[in-house]
This record gives sequence, C-alpha cells and structure tokens, in this order.
Amino acid sequence: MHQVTTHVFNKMNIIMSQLLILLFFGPFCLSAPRLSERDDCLLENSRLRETLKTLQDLSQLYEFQLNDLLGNNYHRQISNVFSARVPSPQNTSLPTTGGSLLVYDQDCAMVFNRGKTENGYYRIRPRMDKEPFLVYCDMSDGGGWTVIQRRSNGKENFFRCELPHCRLWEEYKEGFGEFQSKGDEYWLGNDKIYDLLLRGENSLKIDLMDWHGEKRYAIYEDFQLKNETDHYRISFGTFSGTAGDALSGGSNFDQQWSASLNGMPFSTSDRDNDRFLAGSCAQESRSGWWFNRCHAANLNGLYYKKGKYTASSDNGVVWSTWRGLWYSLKYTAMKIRIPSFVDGESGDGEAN
Ligand SMILES: [Ca+2]
Repeated sequence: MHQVTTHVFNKMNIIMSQLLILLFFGPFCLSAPRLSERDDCLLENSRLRETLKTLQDLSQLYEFQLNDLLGNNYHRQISNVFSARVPSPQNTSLPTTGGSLLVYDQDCAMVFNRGKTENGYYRIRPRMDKEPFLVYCDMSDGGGWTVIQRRSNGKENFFRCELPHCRLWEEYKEGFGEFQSKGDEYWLGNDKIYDLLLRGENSLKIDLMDWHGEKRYAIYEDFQLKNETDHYRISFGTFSGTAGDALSGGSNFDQQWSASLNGMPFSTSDRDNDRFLAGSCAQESRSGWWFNRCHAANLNGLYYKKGKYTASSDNGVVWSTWRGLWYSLKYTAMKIRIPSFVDGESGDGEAN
C-alpha cells in the first residue's frame, strides 16, 4: 500500500512539473513572425494544448487514485489486475494536425480517465483507420471496463442461424445486438474485440448472476485473441475469482483435456474449428464460441428463462464450475480493461 501511494505521489509530481513547463513555454510561439513559422507554431501550440489536456486528465486521475488509496483498505497487490498501471502520457495517442476535431477514446478506460465515470454507452475508436462504434462502458469495479458481451433478458438471439443461409461466422465477426439501454444484450464482434485487445495487455472479467440474484465473477489476466485468419484463437493467463475457472475446463485433467478453451479457435455452426471430430460443438451448443470437445463454459448459449434446463446437449448459458452444465445463467457480462489499480471488495460487477 505504501509503495503504491508513493508511486502515485511520484507520478503526480512528474505530471505537475510537466504541466508547469508547458504553461511557461507553451505560449511563446504566438509571436512568431513569418507565415511558415507561424503555421509551425500554431501546430506546435495545438499539439502542446492536447498534451496539456492529457496531462491534466492524468493529473486528475492520479489525484483520484491517491484519494482512493488513502481512503480504502481493500487494494490487493497479488494480481496484476490491481497493480498501479495507467497509460503514460507518451503512450497516449494525440491528434496530429488540423482535420476533424472529433477525437474518440480508444476504449472505456480512456473514457474513464477523462473523467467520464457514469455507466453507459460511449462511442469509442480503437483504431484510427476504422470507424468508431458504440459500446457499454462499465464504470463500476474501479471503472473503465469495455463490455464485449452482455446477456440479461434473452431478447437477443445469439444463435443467429436462419436456414438455409447461416451467417453465424459473419454475425459474430461483425457483432450484433442492441446498444441503447442498460439491459440490452449484444456481442460486440470478434473484429472489434481483436482490435481492442491488439492495443496492449488486457484483463478479462466475467460477471455472472443466477436466477436467485447470487453473483460470482472470474478474472483472467492477459486475455488475447488472434486475428480472423487464425479463427480468433483465444488465450488467457492466470485465473482469479469466485466462479471457478471454467474457461480452463474445470478442476481435473480429463475435463481440461476436453473442455479447456485456452488456445482454441472460435467456432460457429457454419465454421467448425473445434476438436470434436464427430460433430459440431457450435451446432450442438447453439452458440458462437471457442470450443474444444466441447466446453465447460458457453456464455453465448441458449437463454433459458429459468435456471435448470433439460436439452439434448448442454446448450444453455453455462458456467459449469459454478452452477454446472445444466443450469443456464440469468446475467452475464464479459468485459476487458488494461491492468489497473482499483478493485471493489465485492467484485460482483453491476449485474442487474
Ligand atoms: Ca467438429
């Protein structure tokens, strides 16, 4: 705790000195005489103003962190997810010259770092060469979580197959669902998730709730996807949480051999990339997901409006290490964030 507080203090001092330098030397260009130099100065001033704004935002963030560290005793140092890492100013991409003044945040952490700490839908743009898009930002749990998947009421069909033209792969690639109100369900889209994760190390947190309102969560460090050529192959690091490590297939070796999703490609009913030779996991599990032979977790499965269900295969919204394969959950959210600093003791997310 002491080390982290000192770290934040040091960061604040650096930020403050950078701010002072900018305030002293920023405006000198305004008196530049010749046109080309004047243009250069205007550009330089514009750049400095953006840097100043970024530093002010970071200063505000560090102040928030410091207050939080001083005021709370629940910070944990075991996991990287809770270590004191925030983007440094030099890593923050700044607009270049002229052009559109509309600058989008690259993810919900950047939205949060700019002081927008309300839950809700925000337009983000992880890549400048692609269009911005709406996403739900979960500002609880320390804030800044970009939500890539939500289930809460069963209104959205996650088995998007209308015969004879199943376009499941394309649907999961592009994303689907509603992006308006808090309860809306969606899959953000494999390309967008890939672009978000490409920007650096990310943690995945999965919030779950059953039909009695009981909540659990699972955190995976270093969550990554490969690109479409490699079928959005998934990988993840250390697990922590209260729901059990279902993405790794469960506790014993046999289960892990058939159900660990680490290193598995994404499958849909029109693209069978699983290891189940006799059939299609995605078809059986009514889902687009990463499958082995087949799974111990399938959060894109069929939404049953009750907990326990019966079916020819385990095709519900399943997290087997908590409620088993034959219990379909009421609420799920998958959210990603750069390793950051704050964690609420409950860790339950904002399941409604
Ligand atoms: Ca197969």
